[in-house]
Amino acid sequence: MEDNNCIKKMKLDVEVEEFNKLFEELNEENTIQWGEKVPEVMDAMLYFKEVAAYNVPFGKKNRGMTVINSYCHMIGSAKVTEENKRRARILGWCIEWLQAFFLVADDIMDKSELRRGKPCWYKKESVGMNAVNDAFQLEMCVYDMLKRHFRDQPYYVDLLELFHEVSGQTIIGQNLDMLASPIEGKVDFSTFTMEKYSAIVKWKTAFYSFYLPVACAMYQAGLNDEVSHQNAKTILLKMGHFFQIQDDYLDCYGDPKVIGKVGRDIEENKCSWLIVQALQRASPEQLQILNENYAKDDPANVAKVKTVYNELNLKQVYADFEEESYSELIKTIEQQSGDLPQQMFLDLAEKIYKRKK
Ligand code: GPP
Ligand code: MG
Ligand code: MG
Ligand code: MG
Repeated sequence: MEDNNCIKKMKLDVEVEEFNKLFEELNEENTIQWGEKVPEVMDAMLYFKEVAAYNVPFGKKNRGMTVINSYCHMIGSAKVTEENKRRARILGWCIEWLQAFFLVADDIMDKSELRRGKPCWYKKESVGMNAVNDAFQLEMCVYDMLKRHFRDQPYYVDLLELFHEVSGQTIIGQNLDMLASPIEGKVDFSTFTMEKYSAIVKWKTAFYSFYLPVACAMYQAGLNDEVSHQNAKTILLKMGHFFQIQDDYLDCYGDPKVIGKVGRDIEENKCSWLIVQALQRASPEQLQILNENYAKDDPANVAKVKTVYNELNLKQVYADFEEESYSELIKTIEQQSGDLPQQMFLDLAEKIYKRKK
C-alpha cells in the first residue's frame, strides 16, 4: 500500500501546474451551468466568477494539493489513472473554494485589511457587505462541483456528508473563537486557558485544514472504514493544532510581505497561543501592562503588548515548542497510522514545520 517516493514520482512542479490549470475550467463551469440554463441570472453568475477569480486561486494550496498527494500514496502512483488524478484535483479545488468561503467571512469578522497580499474582499469599494453573500456563493460552488463531478461515484454521499460535517465543525470553531474575544477593550484573561485554546483551534482549523483533504482522498481510494478514519483524524488533528499555533505566532512575528496579511490578534482580543503563553509567565507588573493594552485598536497599545512578549522571550518559547511538537507528531504517526501509509502524513508534516508563511 505504501508508496514512499510518491511526491518525487509525481514531479511536484508539474502536478502544481496541472492543478492550477484546472481552476479556470471549474470557474467557467460554475458560471455557465447556471447562466446558460437560466439566462436571467447570467449577470449574477458573471459577478460570482470574478469573486472566485479574486478569492480562490492565490493561496499556498497546501490543502488542495494534499488530496492528490494522499490519493497517490494510498493507491500507488503507478496505478493512478488520469481520470482519478483529475477527480482528486477537483476535490482539491472544492477544498480551496471552501477555504475561500471561510476566509472572506473570517476577514470581515476579524476586521482584517490584507489577505494573500491583496485587500480583503470586503475592503474593496465595490464590494463591502456584498461579501457576506459572496461567501455563501463560494460555499454553494463546492456542492455544485461535487454534484457535477462525483454524482456517479459510489463515494458521493460520503463526500457530501464529509463536507457538510467539516463545515459545521469549522463554523462551531469560529464561534468559539468569536465568543472568546468579546468587544474591544473588555479584557478578561481568566478564560484564556490552554484547554480553551486547544478547543478553539481544533474546531476552527484542524478539521478542515488537515482531516478534510486526507479524508477526501481516503473516500476516493475506497477507504471508508471507521478505524482508518479515526487513525487519520488522531494524527491530522495534532498537525492542525500545531498549524494554528504557527498561524498565531506569525500573526505577531511573521513578515506581512511574506504572509500576505497583517496580524490583528492583539487588537481583536484573540485567545491566541502567544497571549496564553504570556499569561503563564508574566510577572504582576507585566500582567498589568497586558491588561491595560490588550484588545485595543491602537498601534501604541499593540507595541506595549509586543514588548512584554519579547521580554518573556516568546520567540524562543515557540522555537522550543516547535521542536518538541515535531518529535511528538512523528511518534504519533509511527503509532497511529495503522494501514495508512506513514509517508503520506510525513509529507504533510514536512510542508508545515518551519514554515514562514
Ligand atoms: C483561522 O483563523 C480560521 C479560519 C479562517 C476559519 C474561519 C471559519 C469560518 C466559519 C468563517 P484566523 O482568523 O487566525 O485566520 P487568519 O490568521 O488567516 O485570519
Ligand atoms: Mg482572521
Ligand atoms: Mg479569525
Ligand atoms: Mg490568524
